[in-house]
Amino acid sequence: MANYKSVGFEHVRITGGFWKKRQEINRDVTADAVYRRFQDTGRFAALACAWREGMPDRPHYFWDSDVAKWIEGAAYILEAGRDEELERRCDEAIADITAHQDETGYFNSYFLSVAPDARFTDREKHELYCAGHLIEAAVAYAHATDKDALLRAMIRYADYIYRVFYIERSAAFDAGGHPEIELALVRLYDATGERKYLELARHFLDQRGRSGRDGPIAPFANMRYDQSHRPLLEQETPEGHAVRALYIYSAMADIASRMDDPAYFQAASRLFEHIVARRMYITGATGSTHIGEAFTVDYHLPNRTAYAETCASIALALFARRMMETRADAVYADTVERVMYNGALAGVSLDGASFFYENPLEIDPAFADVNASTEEKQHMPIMQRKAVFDCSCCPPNIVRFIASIAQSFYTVSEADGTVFVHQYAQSTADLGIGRLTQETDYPADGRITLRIEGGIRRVALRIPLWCRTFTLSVPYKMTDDYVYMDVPESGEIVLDIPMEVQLIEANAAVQNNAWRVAVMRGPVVYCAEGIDNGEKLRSLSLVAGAAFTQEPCELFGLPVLRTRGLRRTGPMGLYARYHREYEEAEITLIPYYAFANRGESEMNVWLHILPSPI
Ligand code: FUB
Ligand code: ZN
Repeated sequence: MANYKSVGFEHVRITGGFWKKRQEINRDVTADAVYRRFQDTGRFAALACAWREGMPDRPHYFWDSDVAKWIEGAAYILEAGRDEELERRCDEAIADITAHQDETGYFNSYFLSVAPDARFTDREKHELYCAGHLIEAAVAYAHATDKDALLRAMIRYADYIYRVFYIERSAAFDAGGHPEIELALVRLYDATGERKYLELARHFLDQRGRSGRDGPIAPFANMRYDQSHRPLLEQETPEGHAVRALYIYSAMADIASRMDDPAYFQAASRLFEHIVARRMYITGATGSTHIGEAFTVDYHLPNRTAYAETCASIALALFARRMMETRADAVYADTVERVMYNGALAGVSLDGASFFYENPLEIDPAFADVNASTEEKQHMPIMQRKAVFDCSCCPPNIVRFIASIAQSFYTVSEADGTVFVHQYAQSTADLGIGRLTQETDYPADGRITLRIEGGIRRVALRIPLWCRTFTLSVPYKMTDDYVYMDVPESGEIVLDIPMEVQLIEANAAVQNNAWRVAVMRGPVVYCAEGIDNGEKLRSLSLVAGAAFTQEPCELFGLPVLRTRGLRRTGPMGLYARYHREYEEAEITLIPYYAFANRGESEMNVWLHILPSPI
């Protein structure tokens, strides 16, 4: 198993184009909006561990993770430029955490104030999950600011966890119900070089699905919910809660690369392949049902009731990023790209101030009352983004994801120093051995000029799997969808990937998408909204072979697409004799990530298609 080292996003400066704008909104609006909502709801106040029965804002057992993800995101923003106010907000929260950490090193605001006698007794109560997010925040904040108070505190906490779970085994469970500590410990190992954190991460992986002590998590009767139904190395299919699954698979990939472990590599590869081949939405979202926020069975990808949690999309990108460190196959970077432009980005409004938790691929306001008409079993996602949720895991995840978007841009082969370029964006990267500048307006346009300086001798560029033809200014060899080449003397390489509009079919086994297509322009999935196309999107049909025009759109950042299609007319009773009555209709499509930004409206990604004009 070859190793490829990721180039940290802090070495990459995004200097223009699509992601620069999104990063500015993330910094100027989203980070602030999430901070204020967390203030309003008592999440920051809870860190003082002063809540007592009868007071308002009773802490929830994973509020610490919300704050921690926010601090981590803030730290990533600070990497790009110091900001006194942002730092003050972080320092204030950190001061509360360090002041109330107990003498053992333990910190959890819920348990320290609400349930002081129940520490490490309930595997579902997210203590290790919160600890993991705090550790990630600590590593990130120390790196960005050189202030290590939180890092020192979290090292004490990690040492305590090591003692309780590895040495003494004195907790009431062996593997936490919500993974996260595992990949955080790998990060702590990377930051400190302390091997015991890597061993502890592996220990948690090895324990999952083996221990007789770890029972099912209510209300789920089986152990699949938290991936504890069998040892991880024996798991064949992605199961259970999607975020939990993708976090634990991310840690498996980490152990594969850090410990050069073929067994974890094979298991992680198998699970990854299964997800992208059978259980992933075209947007990179996962989780087909709200019941358990979970994977279901192969090809079950309902559009209207998709759970498709923003965190699960981000988690798939985290998993794919880690797989990029194990093998040079473009499927990983392609998956990151799919998530970046679709499943994750839809989670935040264009103005950066509101969020989706669930990201369905089809909305019809006429069906909103289904929730009220049934009991518990059915579930329609909300149709407009909200500023905050009771369970607000997604908004801070967006903050950290967008601020660190460049984490998946480059890896370097440890064997021969080849620099892999996985993502395209106007940017400059300082890779130690040299500098690599990308001049491009990707994905508005597919022309990328690379300027390479210093000691970089060989590069490999990803040819996206959606791309049918490309041109390259220098000779190359292609393997697993990377083109490999020596850097020419001029240092300049030009890659041209046409940003074609393509119609995509789903496997016939995906029930809801039979006889329908999705429209993609490069990596971006498009959708139709009622606001542009009138009522009853389901009466519209694309026509195979019809041309698309593209119109620039400032609001969306990428062009709007238009094509001539058809609309069903004639009798519209509940049932009518089959008739073929259609009228011509212009169909307008917008990037999926931009849906629900202009008021409540129908929306549909998968559109009917007729083979020819009628
Ligand atoms: O349990 C913590 C987070 O809340 C999960 O990762 C999300 O899926 C939501 O359930
Ligand atoms: Zn979430």
